Amino acid sequence: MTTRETILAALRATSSYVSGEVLSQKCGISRAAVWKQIQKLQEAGYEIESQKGQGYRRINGADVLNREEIGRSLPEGWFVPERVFCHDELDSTNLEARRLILQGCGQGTVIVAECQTAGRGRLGRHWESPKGTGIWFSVILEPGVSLQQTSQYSFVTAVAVAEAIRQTTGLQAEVKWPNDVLIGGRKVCGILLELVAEMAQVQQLIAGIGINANQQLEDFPPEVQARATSLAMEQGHPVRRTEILCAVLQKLQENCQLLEKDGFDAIRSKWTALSCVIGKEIQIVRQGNTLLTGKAIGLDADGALLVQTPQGVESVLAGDVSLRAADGSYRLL
Ligand code: BT5
Repeated sequence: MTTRETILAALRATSSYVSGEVLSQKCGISRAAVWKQIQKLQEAGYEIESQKGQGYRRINGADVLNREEIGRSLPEGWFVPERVFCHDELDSTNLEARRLILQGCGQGTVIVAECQTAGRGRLGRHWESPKGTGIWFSVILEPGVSLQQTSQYSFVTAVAVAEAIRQTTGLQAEVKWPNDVLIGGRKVCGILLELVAEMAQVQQLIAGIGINANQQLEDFPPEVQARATSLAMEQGHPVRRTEILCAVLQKLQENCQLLEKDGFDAIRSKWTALSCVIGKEIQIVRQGNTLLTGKAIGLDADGALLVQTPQGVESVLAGDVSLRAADGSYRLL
């Protein structure tokens, strides 16, 4: 164990104070050096109280996204602490995933950033990723599938996030085609699936996931406020990001394995049950133009949305969904 880990373990083991003397003995360093380590931990986001004559006490509920914290709750299987990379700041966790793939990283690698300076949405759009309040991360997958099958993984990812949110918070997270996660009609998570392929064979998939965790409404820019929410806004209190991140990893692994074992039908029925779109009157909008209007009736085997229109059933592979409101107008979710 490093000095830092020894200090954290000692502080975690009790809810009362641990003296500087005890910590200095445990770590084999001076009390001044212990104080320096405590300061570093505080800078890293750990809430540690120091009381003259008593020592140090860790305040429960610290919400730090780092390898040690995540490593303590990682699901067994694909994920190991050595392949969890946490950064204070990145351009984009998806871009970092690409860089790590070039260095040989593969399945189960997780990249997390406290803040992204160039967070990316689909179709070149921007993803707001302010510091410390969200869960911005990417997971590298190596499913060994054809190009055609890759879209199935965006449904796998959306189902995993919705299930993890439901399990950890009890909130009624829903999925929206193609791969947003909403609560009460507002976007709480966006997913950007990218692939690294050679010829027709997919080498790696990068599942980029952005979950709004502890923002308040005023933390979103005005143009996003009307359609966004966070877990804290929905719950009325802050959430522990590590717990949610690890639950998503667990569900992602489970659902990838389900897809491999039982095929897309198994994921499709889960996605349909979680969907806020199927059975609703919708419009498909692409680059500001309405492509078609009808009733969403299901997903086909490639993940295209099937829409019943007066002309027949159309399958839509790309676009954004607007939902018909009670007054007959269509509202982009
Ligand atoms: C998405 O795009 O929803 C995919 C977002 C993926 C973000 C993750 S974070 C980790 C990883 N690294 C990255 O660089 N990206 C991934 P799209 O469906 O195109 O939605 C983008 C639109 O959502 C924007 O044009 C805004 O209107 C809105 N938006 C931006 N930031 C938001 C936020 N934090 N919460 C809710 N809506 C947001």
